[in-house]
This record gives sequence, C-alpha cells and structure tokens, in this order.
Amino acid sequence: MEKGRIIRSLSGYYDIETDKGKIQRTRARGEFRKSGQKPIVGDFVDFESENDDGLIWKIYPRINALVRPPIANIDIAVIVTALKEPNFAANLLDRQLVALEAAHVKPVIYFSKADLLTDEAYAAITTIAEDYRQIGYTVLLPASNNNVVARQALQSLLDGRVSVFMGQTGAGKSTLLNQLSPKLGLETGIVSKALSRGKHTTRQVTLIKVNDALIADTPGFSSYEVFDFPAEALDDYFPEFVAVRDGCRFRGCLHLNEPACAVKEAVSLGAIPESRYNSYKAFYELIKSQKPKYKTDNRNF
Ligand SMILES: Nc1nc2c(ncn2[C@@H]2O[C@H](COP(=O)(O)OP(=O)(O)OP(=O)(O)O)[C@@H](O)[C@H]2O)c(=O)[nH]1
Ligand SMILES: [Mg+2]
Ligand SMILES: [Zn+2]
Repeated sequence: MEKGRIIRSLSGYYDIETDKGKIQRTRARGEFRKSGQKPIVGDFVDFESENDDGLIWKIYPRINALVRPPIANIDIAVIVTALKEPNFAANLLDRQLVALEAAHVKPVIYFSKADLLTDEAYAAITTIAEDYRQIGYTVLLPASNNNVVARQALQSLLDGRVSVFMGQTGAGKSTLLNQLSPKLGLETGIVSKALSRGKHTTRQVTLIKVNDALIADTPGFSSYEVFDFPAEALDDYFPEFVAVRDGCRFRGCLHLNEPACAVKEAVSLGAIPESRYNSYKAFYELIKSQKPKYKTDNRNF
C-alpha cells in the first residue's frame, strides 16, 4: 500500500501523486460508492498500484472540502473575478465568499481584466476593492495597464500552499495560471463563445505545480449550487455582520425588519456597503424559497 494525493479526476479514474513524485492512475474501490464516499482532487489516499490500474483503498479525513469546484484539503481559494467580459457582479462574488466562509476556506479575491476598463470604471472598482479589504479580505486588483505586481503578490501568497482558482467560466483562471508559469500552456477560451454556449474551456479539476505553489485549475461555473445551511445561519458568513451583530437589540436578529438592528444601522451609516446587505437579503430569500436538499454527504470530515 502507498500513500499519495489525488491531483486529477477524470471519468472514474484518479491520478495520484506520491511524495516521490510518482503519478499513478487508479480507480476507486467499489465500497466507496456503497458508503456514499467519493474521492475528489486534493484527497490523501492509500492505494495499491497494479501496473496501469491501481486501486484506492482509503480516503483520509479531510481538513476542508468544497462542493463546487470539488476539491479537498486546500489552504486558500482564489476567486478570480472578471471586471468585464463577463461584467463584474457583486452578488456573484458574495455568493462565492459565503460558500468559502461556510467551508472554512480562506478566500483571496483576484480581479481580472482590469485592462478592459475605462478610467472611470477602474476608479469605481478601486472603491469596491477597498470595501472588501475593509471587511478583512485579501484583494488583488491589478493596475489597468498590466498585472505584473498583482501576479507577483498572488504568487507569494500561494507559495508553499495548496490553493484553488475558482470563478465564472471565462473569468481568466487558466490565463492567470499560464501567466504565473508560461510553460504550463493551459488551454484558454474565447469568452464570448464560452458565455453564449455555457461551455467551459477547462473541463476538469487539476492540481498543478506552479513555482512553489500547488494550484488547482477548475472548470468555471455557469450555474449555482444551492446553499446547504439554514437561512438563520447566513449572517455567520458575512464577517462584517458578525463584527457588529452583538449590538442588535434582539437575540437571533435576522437584520431584516427588526427594530434597533446594528447591521441595518451600519448599512445606513455606510460602514457596511449597501451591495453586501443586498446580497445578504437576496441570499436569505433564496434559502427560504429553496427546496430542502437531501443529499448524501460525501465530505467525510
Ligand atoms: N483583456 C484580458 N483578457 C483576458 C484576461 N484574462 C483572461 N482573458 C481572456 O478571457 C478569455 C477566457 O480566459 P480563460 O483563461 O480561458 O478563462 P477560464 O476562467 O479559465 O474559463 P473556464 O476554463 O471556461 O472556466 C480568454 O480569451 C482570455 O484571453 C485579462 O486579464 N485581460
Ligand atoms: Mg480555464
Ligand atoms: Zn440585526
């Protein structure tokens, strides 16, 4: 039996890399399917190598895991967020932030395609970037003429760690990886086509060595997963709400229609951005209207 980490998964096969750098293609033991477990990229596993067709015997407990993109045991998730083509949508960024907060994964926001903005639009984004920094997030906004500085800052954040690039299809995840390490030569797409056809250029999650970092390129999403926590827990995943909510008059305040709500007060004072509060209300309604999802939990924590 050997131990390794799954670096790629493709239609029933898993590529596992060992400490020694050996890569072995395997299948998963049938038992996993019965018990509702599914190996995902990032998993540490015990496997048996039999020439071309090894077998995974054991999945080690995960430190954390994301459902979309499916990946386990990561230190940082970089939300690659296009400022244009596709246009910036705060709601979409907030959605990913909430998912990461809920999964206990540290987010980094990387704004892509700043070069496509007018000076006015760039100035407006600077303010938005500052809002997210105020909340406590690490935000990388490249200069409008090149992303060299932002890219270097990103590389040093990721060196020595395991991370994942997530974000909408066409946001520029693979392009950014190629810029970090030109020898990768990852396939990138033509954005107008990708968006109109809902087609992804990257089709599988793959962990890639990028200088001293291990980074997963992932297929962008074009639809959402449902939130898998109750609406009452939503404010836990807005750090700036958590920071003030002790000041709400009512315990269990939902920050909607209650009087003397410290969150609404902070919004009216401009201390919490209106767009974050709008995301909160929209997600709250969404969770309330969503059918309960009885899924088999395959995240063996
Ligand atoms: N102008 C400009 N174009 C960019 C930038 N980053 C990416 N693009 C373009 O955006 C398109 C999509 O980029 P990809 O890197 O394929 O996007 P992706 O996020 O990997 O997309 P999926 O693999 O489908 O999830 C390509 O045509 C890139 O050349 C950028 O910073 N500026
Ligand atoms: Mg890609
Ligand atoms: Zn409140």
